[in-house]
Amino acid sequence: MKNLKFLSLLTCITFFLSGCQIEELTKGTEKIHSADLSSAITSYECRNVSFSDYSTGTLPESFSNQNEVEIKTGTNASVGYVRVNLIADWVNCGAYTKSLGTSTEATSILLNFSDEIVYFNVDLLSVGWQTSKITLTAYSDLDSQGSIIQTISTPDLVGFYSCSELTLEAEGMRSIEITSSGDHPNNAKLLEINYCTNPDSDDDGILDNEDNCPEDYNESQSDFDGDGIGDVCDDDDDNDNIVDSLDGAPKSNTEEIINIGGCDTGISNQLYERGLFLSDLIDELESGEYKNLGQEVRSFAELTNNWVRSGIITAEDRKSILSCVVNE
Ligand SMILES: [Ca+2]
Ligand SMILES: [Ca+2]
Ligand SMILES: [Ca+2]
Ligand SMILES: [Ca+2]
Repeated sequence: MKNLKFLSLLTCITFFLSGCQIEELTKGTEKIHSADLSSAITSYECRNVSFSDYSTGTLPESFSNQNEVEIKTGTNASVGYVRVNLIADWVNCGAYTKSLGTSTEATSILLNFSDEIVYFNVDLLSVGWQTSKITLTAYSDLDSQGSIIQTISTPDLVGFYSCSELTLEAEGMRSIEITSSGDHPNNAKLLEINYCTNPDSDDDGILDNEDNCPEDYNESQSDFDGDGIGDVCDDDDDNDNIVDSLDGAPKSNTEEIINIGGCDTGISNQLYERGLFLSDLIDELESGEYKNLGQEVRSFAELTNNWVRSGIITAEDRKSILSCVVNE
């Protein structure tokens, strides 16, 4: 490590890059929140792996165990001085310097994923003489087989330590090959990859990224208040700030104006008590069984009389409501 730090220091002095600090690197793979990767991603299952501490060909242990990604030499390597490394001896990327493990080179690198991935991002940089272009190609099957789903290249990276980052976003990617090309000896160094799958965690037939309750089986996707959180995982289905367990009407009628059988009363609906809205109580009476209109009107008259006494509505409002009951 002392040698590496010395090399990094030397790099700083040699290339006069700003902010040269030897950074201790964290090891291993970590499940990270997808929001860190892309604002468009809401429910992908994402993983991050830094190759900093690993020798080429040696996978982080947790990766090997989970059989999620296999890394091997690619098949589409160009001839000549082309190399892709998982790691570098040391790298100096823009404003930061990292000291890394030993490097071994391969002509190109192939990543096989056990599940289809929908997002792939790699932090890499070119170290070498003159120009190097780095290309990612995503295939629909393992080992660069099947159809090419997406491909992306860096612009020509000129000179030493050109840093770059590439992202692929597409459905159904099973393998990704990384190749580099250049007129002179060069290395493409991979520092870190992030990748995401879009599983159906609750097995309800809706992929997590489109599922309004990714962890709960809800084939219907019903969402009473339309807030994007499905009813089965929404603590407050009607969005009246009273949680379902304490709400007298978990799916309240939250209409703005009280409406009785198509008759607009002109009176504002409002939260009454325990999560009940005035319209909930009106609806309850509306759906009641009555011998005749007189009995129905009396029920409404009693309810609205209480509201007038409590100062919730005016006597005028009450008349409007009763008028709607009579004329509905
Ligand atoms: Ca679901
Ligand atoms: Ca909801
Ligand atoms: Ca509620
Ligand atoms: Ca309610």
